[in-house]
Amino acid sequence: MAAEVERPRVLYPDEGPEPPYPLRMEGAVISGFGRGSKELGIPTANLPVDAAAAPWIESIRSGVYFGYASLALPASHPDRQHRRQPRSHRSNPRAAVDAPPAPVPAPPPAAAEPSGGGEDDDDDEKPRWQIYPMVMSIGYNPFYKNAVRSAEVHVLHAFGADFYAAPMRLLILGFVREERDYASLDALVADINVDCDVARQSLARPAWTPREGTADGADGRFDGAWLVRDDASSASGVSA
Ligand code: ADP
Ligand code: RBF
Ligand code: MG
Repeated sequence: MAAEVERPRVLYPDEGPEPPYPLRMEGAVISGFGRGSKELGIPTANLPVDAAAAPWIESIRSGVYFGYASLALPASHPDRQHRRQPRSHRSNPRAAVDAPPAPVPAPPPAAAEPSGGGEDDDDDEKPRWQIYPMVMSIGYNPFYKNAVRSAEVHVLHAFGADFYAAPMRLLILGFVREERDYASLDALVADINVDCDVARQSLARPAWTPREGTADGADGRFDGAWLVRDDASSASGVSA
């Protein structure tokens, strides 16, 4: 089992996701198996496995995937960002975890925040999507021998409260590994923690980091617009 921890932490080329990715999926967060994954430190937000909404899901191989989740949290949620933030001129804070500290650039001139646009103004009437890196499993959880296929997402963020029923969108950007059975729960948890590390490090590269809308302020070159677009324009945008 120790050999499992030797997996490479960065998957796929630096240039960005490759076909058939990105794959899209969306729905409202539902209750899962209630196994107390939260107590293990690995809560998973479950989505319905719905072939009508995501036609690719029935044929995709079971396993662990990584990518981005966006959430439209209710106005009352502690992690909902209400203030508009100057999002430009920010470096990638997730990349900084592994990179030597870079010199902090001087703050941008006052013109950085456009005035009068109003698009970023908080409006609790409409969902405000925030993007988070995620790692997920699609399949039958062989350790638990589930009879039904599930899709469950561990969002790489420490939330201040649950978000059952919140609308969630997923952009799946790559495959990590097959699902496995394990000799113990500890071994399963250890492997999932490696998956989290793989997702974090693989997604921290500029061509894998969305241009805007990340909850932690990171900005890169990846086009994650679908994750944050208004509902009206995404009503039929659920195919791969
Ligand atoms: P369930 O069996 O109902 O899926 P879990 O123990 O897996 O229960 O907990 C999942 C719930 O925890 C999610 O639906 C969500 O509301 C909440 N949650 C809190 N933090 C996270 C996180 N980082 N990733 C996923 N879900 C989280
Ligand atoms: N369950 C398994 O039985 N085998 C696995 O290899 C496995 N890998 C997972 C990887 C990730 C990233 C996540 C989030 C979950 C994984 N699970 C796996 C599911 C895990 O058993 C499940 O989240 C808990 O049982 C709670 O439902
Ligand atoms: Mg769950």
